[in-house]
Amino acid sequence: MTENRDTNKLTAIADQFALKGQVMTVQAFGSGNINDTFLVTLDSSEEKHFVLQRINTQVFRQPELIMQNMRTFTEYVRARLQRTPLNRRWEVPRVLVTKNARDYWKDTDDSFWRAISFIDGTQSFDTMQTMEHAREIGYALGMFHNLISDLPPEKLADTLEGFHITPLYLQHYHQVLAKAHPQKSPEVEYCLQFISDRQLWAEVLEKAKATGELPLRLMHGDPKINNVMFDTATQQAASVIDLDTVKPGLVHYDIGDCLRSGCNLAGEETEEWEKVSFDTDLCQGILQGYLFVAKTFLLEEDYVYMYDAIRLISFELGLRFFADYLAGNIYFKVKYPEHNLNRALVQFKLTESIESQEIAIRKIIQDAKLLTRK
Ligand code: GN1
Ligand code: MG
Repeated sequence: MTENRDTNKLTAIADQFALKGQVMTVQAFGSGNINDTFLVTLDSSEEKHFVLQRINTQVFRQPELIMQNMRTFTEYVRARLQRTPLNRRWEVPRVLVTKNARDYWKDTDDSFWRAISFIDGTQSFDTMQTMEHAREIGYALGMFHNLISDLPPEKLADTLEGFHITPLYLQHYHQVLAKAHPQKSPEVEYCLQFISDRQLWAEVLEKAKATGELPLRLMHGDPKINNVMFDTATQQAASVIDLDTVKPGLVHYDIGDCLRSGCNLAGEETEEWEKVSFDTDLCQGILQGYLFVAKTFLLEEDYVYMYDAIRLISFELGLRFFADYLAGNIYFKVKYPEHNLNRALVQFKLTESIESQEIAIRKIIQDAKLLTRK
């Protein structure tokens, strides 16, 4: 009964955005940790699918700003691609409008719904499949950055204040910790110590931003491996999706996020966290792919902070997961009570592996820089 009611409700919401046909099905889609995502299938031959999402307004307090950013970003990039087309497939997701020409739909319970075009004939992966994919993921992030490198950061609103500002996550963690009474286990002790040992260094990117060493730019915010869409036929990257956090920031957050997710072959959801490691071959592939495109806008200082970025964003995500575990799992969706603790352990193990390979990683960055030099 309830399920039927939910299906009917979802179909009715999807129908608001279905300008080109009848809604056939609405199915849960993807593995997002924040928003609820559905794939809508239409009976139309023109556009068979679109992606319907309920924005988590506890996280994104001003969802209208996200839609505004998305419009500015997609229109800018589309115009740029029209002026100077690429010699390969590259697509930008489109914001779909409702029957009354709005770019979102508010439900009677105040839920915020929006729809995005589905990039046809593409697929995504939760873990890296081949070395070629690594280069393609790097290329995709480089192209994403390159296409917006001339759009002034202030053109987009800050849709999620504090996002990737590690010192603020640390502050939040200490507040949560002061009130939390976690069950002491070797895993919890490990996390507490792990964070405590890295507190001073955690300001590294924010300091470089504050002194102007690293410039404020536009970023994606969440370029993890499964946000890159691959053309199913050519297996080349064709799009970067999930544009909710495209906003002013540092490209280093993106570089770190892309590498921490792409070079962890066990995936961020593995329960075998002891076995997690950072694969330097994949790191080389991603960085070469990235720099091949990004070299045109990167500055000398940008290279200096790349190693720290990789280490920091892995650490930061672990910190965010652990703080959420302590807070009672209020930010990230969980499937079981220790889910966020497990996720934190995965990221901390990954950070440890990055730290133990620092010399090799710094050399990879240097070599990739020389290889792709202008
Ligand atoms: C969240 O919801 P999703 O899966 O797209 C999070 C990212 C994390 C990611 C880890 C707004 O992204 O920062 O890296 O989980 N997004 C937000 O999987 O906090
Ligand atoms: Mg996301």
